[in-house]
Amino acid sequence: MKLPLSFSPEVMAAMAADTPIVALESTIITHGMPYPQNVETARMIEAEIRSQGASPATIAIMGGSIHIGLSDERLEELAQSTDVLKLSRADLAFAVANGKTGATTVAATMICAHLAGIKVFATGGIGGVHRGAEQTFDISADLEELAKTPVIVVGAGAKAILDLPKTLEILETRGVPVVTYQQDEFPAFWSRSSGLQSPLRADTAEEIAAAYVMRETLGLEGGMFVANPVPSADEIPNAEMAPVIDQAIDEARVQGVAAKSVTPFLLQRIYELTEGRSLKCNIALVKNNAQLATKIAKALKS
Ligand code: PSU
Ligand code: MN
Repeated sequence: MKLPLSFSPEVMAAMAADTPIVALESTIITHGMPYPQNVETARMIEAEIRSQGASPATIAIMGGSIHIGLSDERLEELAQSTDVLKLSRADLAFAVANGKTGATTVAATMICAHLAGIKVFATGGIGGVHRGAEQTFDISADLEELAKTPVIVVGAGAKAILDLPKTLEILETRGVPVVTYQQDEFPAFWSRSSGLQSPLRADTAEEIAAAYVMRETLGLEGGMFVANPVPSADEIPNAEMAPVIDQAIDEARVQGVAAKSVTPFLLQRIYELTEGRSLKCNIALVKNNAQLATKIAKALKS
């Protein structure tokens, strides 16, 4: 049976010409940022990738198809909808089969990118092991996907709403290479530092591309997580975020927020509590990640 993939004209042309493509997720649009900054950011990131010489492929589920590259109209429709499903590996097929509208998380975007033959994907941050996971068992399916699917994910580390040491432990156990770009310390999303040593470090996009190719050559399954520290000018120090994060996590517990809703709830509360400061930082780091992902996609083609 033919795969239910629907390519945008731009992505189709890039594939025909064998030019670099960078995949983008859509959960960051529907569940990660408020309207209209979400659609403005999505457009700005796409433009940034084009200006650096690659083609963006924003991925989402609509009308029974996996869309690889969204038209402006589809992007706007997605950004304005309030009842979009947040899709991971568990519910991707259900949503496609039943014509649901869904945004793809890191895990689902990796699956769709791989089906489309795209090797590099830029986002903000990945999901991970939530604080208190020893009670709730709340561990993002993103980690398992990185162990399984051969796509390079570029993010600014993981948010301190998570338990970062446990997140790195799971990635190590599952055999996921975690490579930090141009520094020794693993970054913590809004902040360049986490106090944790990165398992690996690369100083050029070429080193990252070479590691990806070698993993394939050696027959090792899975992808790679490239942690790209937020630019210094845009960072918010951990000490400033810590009380805000603690408050958001407390509120989630008191209100009984669970399962899929945890991450979107925390992101929303943190935006509110920082009065938009976290959002500005978030937008800057996604742009920075799109730039590095473009360099890696180009290195893979050379
Ligand atoms: N972390 C962020 N921003 C995000 C997400 C995570 O800093 O937008 C989104 C991504 O789509 C990620 C998903 O794949 O949340 C993880 O959700 P969960 O923890 O439910 O697996
Ligand atoms: Mn979860």
